[in-house]
Parts: sequence; C-alpha cells; structure tokens
Amino acid sequence: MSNLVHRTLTSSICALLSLGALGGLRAQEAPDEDAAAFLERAEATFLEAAIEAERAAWINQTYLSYDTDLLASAAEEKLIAVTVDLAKQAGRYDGQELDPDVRRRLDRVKLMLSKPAPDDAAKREELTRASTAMGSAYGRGEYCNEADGCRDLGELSEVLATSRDPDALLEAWTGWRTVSAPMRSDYATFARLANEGARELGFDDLGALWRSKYDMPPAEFAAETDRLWSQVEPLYEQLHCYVRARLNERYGDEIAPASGPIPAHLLGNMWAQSWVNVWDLVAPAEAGEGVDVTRLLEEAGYDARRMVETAEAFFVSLGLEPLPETFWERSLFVQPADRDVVCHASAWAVDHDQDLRIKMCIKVDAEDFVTVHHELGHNYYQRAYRELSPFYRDSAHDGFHEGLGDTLALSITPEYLESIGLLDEVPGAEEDLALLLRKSLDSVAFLPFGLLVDRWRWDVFSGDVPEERYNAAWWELRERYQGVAAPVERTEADFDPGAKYHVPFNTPYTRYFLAQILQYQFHRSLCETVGWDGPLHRCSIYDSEEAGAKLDAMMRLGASQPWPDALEALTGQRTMDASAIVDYYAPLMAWLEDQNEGRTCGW
Ligand code: X8Z
Ligand code: ZN
Repeated sequence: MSNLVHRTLTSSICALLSLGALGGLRAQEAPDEDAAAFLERAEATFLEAAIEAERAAWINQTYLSYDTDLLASAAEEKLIAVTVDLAKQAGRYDGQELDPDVRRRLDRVKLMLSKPAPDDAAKREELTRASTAMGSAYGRGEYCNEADGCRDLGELSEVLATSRDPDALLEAWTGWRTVSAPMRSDYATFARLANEGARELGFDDLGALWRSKYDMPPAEFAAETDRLWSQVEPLYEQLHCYVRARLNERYGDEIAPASGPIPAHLLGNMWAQSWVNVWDLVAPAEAGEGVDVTRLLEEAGYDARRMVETAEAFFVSLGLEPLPETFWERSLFVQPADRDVVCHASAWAVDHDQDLRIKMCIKVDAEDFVTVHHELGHNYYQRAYRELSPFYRDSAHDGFHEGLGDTLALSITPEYLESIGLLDEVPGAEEDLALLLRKSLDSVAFLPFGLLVDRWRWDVFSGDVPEERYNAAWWELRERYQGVAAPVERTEADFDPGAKYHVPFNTPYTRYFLAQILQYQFHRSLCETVGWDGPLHRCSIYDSEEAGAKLDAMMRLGASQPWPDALEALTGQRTMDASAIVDYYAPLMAWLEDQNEGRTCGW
C-alpha cells in the first residue's frame, strides 16, 4: 500500500534479492494452491485490510483523540498481521520457477511492510501501541511557557523562520524537543519489535528490509547513496561555508562561530533541513532578490484552496485529468481551530483507487506552494497506477514518488509565474544568481539531512547504536553530514530524532535524498523533451503535453518493473545521476567558490 504514502506500509520494489533474504523463513508446508491463485486471494485480502486501516488512519490523523488512536492502532495491527501472514505464505513458492510477473508480485508481498511485526499477537499489539503513541504525541505536541502560552509545531516553526533573536530561536528549538524526549522508550520498543518482525521475514533487521526495496542487494543500495552523496558533497560544502560566514557576520562569534559546525537553531528551520527562511541574512547585496513567491502569493490574495487549484492546473496543463470532485470534498487543507490533527503534509488514496486526498495545514508561502505540488504529485502517481495489482500500486522506488511533484515545482520559473499572472515582470539574467541561491537553500541544503535520518535508523536497527546512545549518535551524524551542531548540550534524557515527523511515524527517509537528486534528472530530460536550450533553472515544462505523456507513461508502470526501466522510460538513463543537480547549480558553485576564497571551508 503506498496509498497513505508515508506511513506504515510503503513502496518500492522487491528485489532480485528477496529470495536470498528470505532464506531464513521458517519452513512452510508445500502449497496446495498454485502461485497465481494464491496471489489473487492475497491481493483481495491485502486490499481489504489496507483500505480499512487507511480509513482508520485518516480519521485518526484528522481527529486526534484517545478513541481514534485505539481504532487506528487496531486496524493497523490487523493489516500488519494479514500482510505478514501473506508474506510468509508467499515464501512457500520460493525456489519455484514461475512466470516473471508472478515471481515479482510474490516477492513484493514480502516488502510491503515498512513496519513488520512478530507473529506473537501480544508483541504485535505492543508494537502498534508504541507507534500510535509516538504519532499521537507528535501530532498533539506543544510547548508551553508563561510569556507565550502553548505553541504547536507550526507556531514554533514560525519563530525559527522569522525571528532573528537568538534567545527566542533557542527557546523554540529546545521547546519543540520537549515533545520528543518522552518518545524514547516507545521508540526502543518499536525498534526491538519491528526488528523481530523483519527477522521473522528473513531479513537481518528492519534497515535491511528497507534497503531491499531497490531492485539490488541492500549493501549495494547503501553504496549507491554514498556514491550520489559524493557527487553533491562539494556543492553542499561550498554553500555551508558561505552561509556560515554570513551568519557569523550577522550574529558574531559567540552565537555563530566562523568555523566548525553551524548551530542548528540559526538556519530558519526546526531541523535545519531547509535554509530558505534565512534568505534575508545570506542574500548577496549585489545579486538582487530573485523572486519572492511568498510575497507574490500574499499580494495576489491566494488562500489554501487557490494554491491547490494552481498546482492542479499545472498537472492539467500537462494533459493529465483534473482531480476528482471528492478530492475537494474530502481533503484537509487548513488547520482546524477546534481539534488536533497531524499537520505534516501527506497524500492519500484511501481506497487505493480514486479516493484521492491531501491532508495539510497549508500556509500561504513559497515553501507550501512547493509542498502542494509535491503532494499532488503523490496523488497523480497513485491515480496512474491504480489499475495494477495491489502489490504494484506504488512508484518505481520511493524516491520516484517523492520526486514527482517536486519535478513540476522545478518548473515554477519566473516565466511561469508571469504566465499565470502572479509576477508582473520577469527578471533578466542579472537575477540568475539570486534565483539559484534561493533555490539551493531549499534543495542543496536539504541533501545531507535527507541522507542522515536513515543512516541513524539503519544503525539503530542493526544494533550498532544501542538505546543508551540514541541521541549522541544522532548528533554525530548531524555534525558529520550536515555540519550543524546542537545549540545547547544534549543528553540521553533527550530524544531529538523523535522531533522529526518521519521518526515517530516510521516513514523511511532516504527516499527524499533520492528524490532531491532524481527531480533534477527528470527535469533535465523533460526540458530536452520540450526542446529547451537555455539554462535549466529557466526551463518550465508547463503546458507541455509531450512532457506530461512521458511522466504519465512512467507513472503508469507503478512498481511493475524494476526501477531502472521506469527511469529509462523517462530519461533514457538506467542509473541515478547527480550530475543534473550539479549542472543546474554550476553557475552558483562557481560564484560560491569565488565568495569563499580565503575561507577555510568544512567543519
Ligand atoms: O515529508 C515530506 C512531505 C510529505 S511526503 C511533505 N517531505 C520531507 C520533510 O518534510 O521532511 C518533503 C521534503 C522532505
Ligand atoms: Zn511526499
């Protein structure tokens, strides 16, 4: 089920490897039904449980309460039980020579769960209880003090984005992390039991299961992410060096040292994963403003719904169908005033068919303008593969799902904004640097964070990081990859990984790292398709049915083929390649190197 794209059961592809991986499965009785008949039954059984869990999760996340927690937990538990049972039954056909499509579907059953549970009912119940408790704590989380009362993540994030008072930033930063500290023991329970479930399915641990979803051996996949990171690391290091120097100019040595890692509360975002909110602090005087999409949206009087309509219109301009009426009736676009909801944006196909929805507490700003395209990308992908086997209703790999809408968002150029009436005058080439720097603060800045969240979880699941080192290991990775440091001392009484949605909600994260790289690869090849020969950051595929047809063809494959086939259908290439993102920012890289002359970069 990828239909609730970011929760329990996620996507991606089974592998050549899963047979080997399942070597440890308990011996099964010889099957008394043939594989195709089993699959037909399995698809129906899975779909029924998945849809039930989906509905319960939707109600839970849009009406957080004691009772909806229990109902969602029970439905999820049932789905896990059903899926684990089917995965074990699928194992009965291991070693049999079968039609390749039957083989692939069988192998995928074993990879459907990102949270497998042990066979033991009590343990399964404990696992889902711990998970739901963490999710609910995150969704309802707030930090209260005398001066400001109680503030939720949205309000605390607003402080990180807009305040330039180091004390206020620090309080918002540490305040949100009071929400995650109590999750620590539930997380340890979750990791122990989900690992046990993964081992029962024949994987070394849960991390190995996650890494088995990429049509290659898990170790090879880890090496792939290293390879991609090494392609982009020099660009990140230059950006880091420049931003650190500008923050130092603004805040001084005490608050923002000129060398070493950057204190994590100064970068405009709760997790320092996007730095675009400190644009005003880092904008070069001589380079202009680029385009301030937040201001344009505000001036044009956009509201949440209008933002979604605008994103939908982009998809429609590519020749894709408008969203169904029920999308508009059933989605949640605005944070309700009277109840707790999980505000983190997500996209759903509740019935694994056409009941598409997004759930998002939309703010009228540039960041959420990109996010609505991101979420609709999920919905369009879900609709494109809805007629495939339930075990193929997913993207080629999870980076494709995450990168689809973002690819369209790369086409939100000044020229595009002018064509939809948001921008009066398209800035000339003299603004290119500002455009690239602005975008890089969102995109290049994200890359190491995209990588490290799962580096931490892989180490936790493998046992390399025991519970006593959860937080220390987290900060080692934050420093090593991102070059950021905690602004105040952290201890093992804290649980800072839990302050990021995807940890309590158990959503794998490497997908976003891959997506950040793939979207430029998609963009570059679609720009070729539309015959663009200018700089990549000025190319928009808006209005191109030819580009839309290519995207549609890829999306329709779902997970039915190994991902290199889907990548080839769109780009002609069979490997992920960070040269597109590197090319896109080449002029910025040159400028940054020049700016950083005489500075010692790195940390
Ligand atoms: O979680 C998301 C999406 C939902 S799949 C809003 N993203 C990551 C994050 O917010 O941390 C998109 C970018 C990275
Ligand atoms: Zn997403």
